[in-house]
Amino acid sequence: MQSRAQTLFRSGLRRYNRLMTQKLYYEPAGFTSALPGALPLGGSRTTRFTTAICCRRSASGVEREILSAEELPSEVKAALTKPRPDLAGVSMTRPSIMGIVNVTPDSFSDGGDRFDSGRAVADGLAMWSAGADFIDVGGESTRPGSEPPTLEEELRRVVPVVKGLASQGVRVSVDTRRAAVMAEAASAGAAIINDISALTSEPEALSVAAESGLPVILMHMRGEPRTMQVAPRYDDVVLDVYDYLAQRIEACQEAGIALSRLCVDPGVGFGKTAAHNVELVARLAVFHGLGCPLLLGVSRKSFIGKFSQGESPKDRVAGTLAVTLAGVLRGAQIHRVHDVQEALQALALWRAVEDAGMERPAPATPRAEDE
Ligand code: 9MG
Repeated sequence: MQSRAQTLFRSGLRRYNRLMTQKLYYEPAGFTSALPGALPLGGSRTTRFTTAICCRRSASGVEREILSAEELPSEVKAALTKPRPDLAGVSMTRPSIMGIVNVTPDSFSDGGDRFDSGRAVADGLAMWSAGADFIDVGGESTRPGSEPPTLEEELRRVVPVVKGLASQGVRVSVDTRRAAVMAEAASAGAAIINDISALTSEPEALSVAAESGLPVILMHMRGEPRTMQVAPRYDDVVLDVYDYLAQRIEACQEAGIALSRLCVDPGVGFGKTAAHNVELVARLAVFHGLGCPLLLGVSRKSFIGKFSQGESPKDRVAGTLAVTLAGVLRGAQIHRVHDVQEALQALALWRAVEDAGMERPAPATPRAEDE
């Protein structure tokens, strides 16, 4: 039996250890392509950063300090800047576009327009011809409050569309949480697995994904689509999501999925309030510390209406483009969107402006009397 003094000593020690245990996170900031000394974010050709916010997290909270990019520890600088390998043959040195094809009767964003598989294939082909780099095919509605279809129904929705697109040379990503759908879609020609549950929904998902040899997108979600919007709470939404994704990367590596096959996604709209969503986008660059490409999916999501005039999903295109470009600035490599042509136009103009900035001679360091 422990004496009261021993118990108090032990709990004091635990508290002391907790207070003394610090975790460090580095959030790139000061984005610019034109300044000398700016470092490439995730190996990007166009997105660079000049400073980073060092977040020191302990039981007593988070302290922040601003460092110049040059002051970063070498292993942090390497993780934040090293070029990412191509994902399914797509270069990660420039932003890419993933078009969305929901083969569901009740999608929040397109109201089930593509429930018919012929229509889904035709629309996927049109997005591909317009210039999308990936077409994401999903058979489960992830609208808050929705129930998943049966496995048979999900297979019936997804597999013919994956086959129809892949057989015409389209790079298809399969949006599913189910191991059997991953396996069937891989056999039907899918090139990527996109799992909103980061391979946690089914125990076999990790090994099936590993054996498929395909790249995997690991997304953060709090809870299930059915319940995820019930009062979501975090200590620090960005750092909590970061820790979760770091754990999932570790689990994937232990299961035989190399970092070069992974892409991470903070899961905007999945178990987050509107304020959480914009904070995740504002501080998105911290996720480059995980060492793999980032996917951002904000297309037509409800927080856009909340920060604007309450528009319905199909009227949230301008807001989608604004947040997508905020993600491009922070170096997100893949952007999952419904409106492919509009997103490509926004990216083309973004790139033209950035390239013009890079071509200018670097500004001279100001002399003291100029300041
Ligand atoms: C399926 N799905 C719906 N929204 C998504 C998002 O933001 N990211 C990813 N990876 N998948 C999503």
